[in-house]
Amino acid sequence: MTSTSIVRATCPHDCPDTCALLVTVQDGVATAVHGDPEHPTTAGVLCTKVARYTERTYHKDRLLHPLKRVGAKGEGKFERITWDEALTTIAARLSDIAARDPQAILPYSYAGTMGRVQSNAPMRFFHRLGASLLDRTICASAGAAGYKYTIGAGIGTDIEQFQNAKLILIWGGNPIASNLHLWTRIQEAKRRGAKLIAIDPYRSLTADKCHQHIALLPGTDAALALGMMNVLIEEDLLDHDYIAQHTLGFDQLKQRAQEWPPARVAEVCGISEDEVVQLACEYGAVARAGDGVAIRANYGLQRVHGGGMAVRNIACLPALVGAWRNAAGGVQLTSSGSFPVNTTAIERSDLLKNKLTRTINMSTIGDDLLRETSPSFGPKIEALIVYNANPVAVAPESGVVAQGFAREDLFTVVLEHFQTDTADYADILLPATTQLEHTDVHSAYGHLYMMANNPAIAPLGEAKPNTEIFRLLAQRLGFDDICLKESDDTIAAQAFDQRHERAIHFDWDALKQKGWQKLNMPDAPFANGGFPTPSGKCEFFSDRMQADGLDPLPTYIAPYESRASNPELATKYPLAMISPPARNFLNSTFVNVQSLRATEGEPHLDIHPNDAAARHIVHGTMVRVFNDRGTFTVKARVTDKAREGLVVGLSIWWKKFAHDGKNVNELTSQRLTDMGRAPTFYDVLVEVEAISQ
Ligand SMILES: Nc1nc2c(c(=O)[nH]1)N[C@H]1C(S)=C(S)[C@@H](COP(=O)(O)OP(=O)(O)OC[C@H]3O[C@@H](n4cnc5c(=O)[nH]c(N)nc54)[C@H](O)[C@@H]3O)O[C@H]1N2
Ligand SMILES: Nc1nc2c(c(=O)[nH]1)N[C@H]1C(S)=C(S)[C@@H](COP(=O)(O)OP(=O)(O)OC[C@H]3O[C@@H](n4cnc5c(=O)[nH]c(N)nc54)[C@H](O)[C@@H]3O)O[C@H]1N2
Ligand code: SF4
Ligand SMILES: [Mo]
Repeated sequence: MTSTSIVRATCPHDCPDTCALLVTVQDGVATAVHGDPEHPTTAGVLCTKVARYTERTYHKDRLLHPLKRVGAKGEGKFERITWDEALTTIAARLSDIAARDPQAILPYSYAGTMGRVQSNAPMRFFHRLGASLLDRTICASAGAAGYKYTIGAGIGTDIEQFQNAKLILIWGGNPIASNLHLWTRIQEAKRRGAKLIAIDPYRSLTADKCHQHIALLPGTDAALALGMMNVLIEEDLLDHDYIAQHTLGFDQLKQRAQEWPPARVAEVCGISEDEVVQLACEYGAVARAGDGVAIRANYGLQRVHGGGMAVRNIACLPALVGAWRNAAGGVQLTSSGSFPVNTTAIERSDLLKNKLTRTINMSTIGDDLLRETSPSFGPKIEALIVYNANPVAVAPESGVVAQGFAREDLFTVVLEHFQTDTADYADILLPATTQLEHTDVHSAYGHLYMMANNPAIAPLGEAKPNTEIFRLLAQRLGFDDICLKESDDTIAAQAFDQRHERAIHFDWDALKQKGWQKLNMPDAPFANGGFPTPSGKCEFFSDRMQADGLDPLPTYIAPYESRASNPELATKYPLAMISPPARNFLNSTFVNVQSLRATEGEPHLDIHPNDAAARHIVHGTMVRVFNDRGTFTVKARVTDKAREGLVVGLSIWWKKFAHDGKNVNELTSQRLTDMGRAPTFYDVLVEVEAISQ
């Protein structure tokens, strides 16, 4: 007799969609993963990556036992050991270092899983230890900061309203690849007569399907938003009543916007004056008619020097035209600020007690691993515990990162599903469970549902959940705090603050049964103002920015590396390079899944026909891409999808699957954004040359 059951789960990946999954389990084996047809945003559909989730879960290369390194760092040679030996070795090294200074130990994690239990709860262990803290900036902190100064929190237009909009600006995002369920709603809006405009230097899959594509130079979005303000004010396409009641600093903004006539904006952005004027006029006119005008501001535009300011400027636009009045209007950057996540309960920062700890920025891990002990830095990093992340492939200036990981005196532990580029540098490599094998609870950054993940199958091999690994380590280190023994279920039940009206109905047992539950939120969050800023208004003028040493008004901050801002560098390295996600990978996750890698083919660089011709590059030529930081080899695709002067290397390849063991991050820099201390992945100048064969 076979037994079949359906288990309610949640997609754990770093994707705004956070889909509700139904996992089919037959005799203890997960045989299929489907999207829950009843969950409103998932609507029964998964992306190709997760539709084949069992292929990843049961992959022949899954790590199933603890391993210790026997080859050189980076070589990837390991030998099987027992859990007992692994835990004893780690505990001994950590106690030894902690006895001198626990700050020499650094946890390094990001969003391999976004589950609050497997992602956040390990911090309990590190807080108790007094380890260094990690500033988790690698993705979204620039835009988050700019948005927060302006709007107050990561709250915006609900994805479930987009189909009702009449005009949608897809600004620095590629939802077909990276936000599929929003794209479904946008397509519905299109069928109902909405106009779609993509603002993106690259003709992405999405830009290609929009009515209009404004291909501005990378890193110039803040100027385009200032130009729109200028035209909206000049043409009086404003909602004066909304401005008077719900905004702060309009008069100063008006003065500032005067400095940005369309001609200046066109010059900075590398587009035509007409494009600026027409965009602003359409935006203002649709809003004035009372129709939904929605902006989806994504991550693409934040990964440059002025990325925070760009998001801030864009976030000012809806208030100028009163777009927030309509539930299908406004802007969505993220929905994450809508969730009253009880971070204190999950991470227990109180366990730090009075210990002094420093914070290391994950985006400069390369430099920081190479720093010696000093009064300003504190102790040299002696131990690194990596989980839910693959920094050797994804962190900027990869050559330096790899040099740091290769330090002989660094003790590195990696918790992983697979032997990634980072795992190759581990001293001890531990097998972690996947989402099908452990419990978790999720918030989302693209919708408004609290989500539950029930384990569908038993852990494969000797794999253990991250939390269990840290519970065992806590035991070995003699930490007897009760919260370090709590089960995953107990932790999950504390995920949302039930005292908050949005999560008043949160009940973990009920959520596990149902799988998902929407927050209590109004459809149009700022129809009547009520912005969560200090003034309660949308802040065109921000005192907090001034206090933080920033321009309190919207402004334009040029890229570090561009022809206009650094002509000298541009003579050497004339091409701007961006590296947005490939559709079939999720950051560097899935690169080792054969069928998905086969669809992506091999690492490519898209280059405009004119730039290619000038360098004697034809379609399919192997090219060397380089700047002062490094070099890597890819196959050229000659295409006008990349505007002239721009090259595009879809990412993020595992180095070990690339042509020369290197990926695009060899060329990216560790310089940080204007706010939020985030990386500047898309603020890079390079040169490209054909490799003679
Ligand atoms: N399939 C898939 N989905 C993903 C991911 C993945 O790797 N693969 N990653 C997930 C993660 S972690 C994130 S953060 C999101 C990211 O997803 P998105 O928010 O879509 O952001 P990006 O992919 O960085 O860039 C999107 C678009 O921005 C454009 N862009 C680059 N520079 C600029 C600029 O200066 N200005 C403007 N206007 N546009 C620019 C790029 O050409 C690209 O087409 O997607 C998530 N979803
Ligand atoms: N050049 C360039 N670089 C980029 C970007 C870009 O657009 N261009 N994008 C940046 C962005 S937006 C982001 S968010 C970062 C992403 O960087 P990361 O967050 O490091 O994401 P991944 O590369 O997907 O690596 C996540 C790893 O976590 C592992 N994992 C998943 N679940 C679990 C679990 O439950 N337990 C354990 N122990 N491990 C688990 C997966 O196997 C995977 O190897 O990359 C950044 N880097
Ligand atoms: S990666 Fe995104 S679109 Fe794909 S299943 Fe997960 S949440 Fe849904
Ligand atoms: Mo990200």
